[in-house]
Amino acid sequence: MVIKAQFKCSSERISQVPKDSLKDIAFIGRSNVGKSSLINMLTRHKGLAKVSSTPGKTKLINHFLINGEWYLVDLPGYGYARTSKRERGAFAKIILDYVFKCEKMHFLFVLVDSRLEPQKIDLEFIEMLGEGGIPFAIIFTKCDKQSATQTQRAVTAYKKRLAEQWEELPPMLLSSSENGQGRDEILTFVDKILAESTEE
Ligand SMILES: Nc1nc2c(ncn2[C@@H]2O[C@H](COP(=O)(O)OP(=O)(O)O)[C@@H](O)[C@H]2O)c(=O)[nH]1
Ligand SMILES: [Mg+2]
Repeated sequence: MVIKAQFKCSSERISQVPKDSLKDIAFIGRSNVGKSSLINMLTRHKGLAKVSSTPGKTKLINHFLINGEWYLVDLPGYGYARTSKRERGAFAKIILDYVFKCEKMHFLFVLVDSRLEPQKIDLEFIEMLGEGGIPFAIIFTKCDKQSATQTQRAVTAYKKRLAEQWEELPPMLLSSSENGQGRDEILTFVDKILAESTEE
């Protein structure tokens, strides 16, 4: 799949996001989860989303126009442990505004590290999405760092954890920015979501 990706704009608040009618497909997760790497892998543009060595630095909503058809949106990371105790566990206003109030926001990918047990902050965020009726899927990142069996175990653990609270589980996708695993699946998934929304 060939992708034409162009940086469109960075927004400090949701009033600044593009005003056209194209839909946003957004990516979010804890700082360092591998969000920038995944965006670069999906678009095959090295350095499109800067792979940051200082996690938690990006505080802006970044829009990238994909094939002139939709926006890939890079959201700020949440829950970086180095922020103050008071802030930890809270979600920045810009994130909440965008996810819950911005009409452009069409679908959200929540990234979680495939090597970790379900993290409290991710579960908190996912719970808010469920309560708010926000359409989302989970992407497990860095799958190259462990065996397929270990990744499957992590997915099963996640399903079990979410099933304690939710009847319906979100779609779950596997990825590695290192070897390109998941690229076709994720892009096909996005196509499907956009196609479904134009049928309505
Ligand atoms: N092995 C491996 N390392 C990854 C992968 N994705 C990200 N990383 C590394 O994890 C660190 C954080 O990645 P980055 O994309 O900056 O995370 P972000 O803070 O979520 O944007 C960097 O050192 C990346 O090289 C992956 O799929 N496989
Ligand atoms: Mg980043």
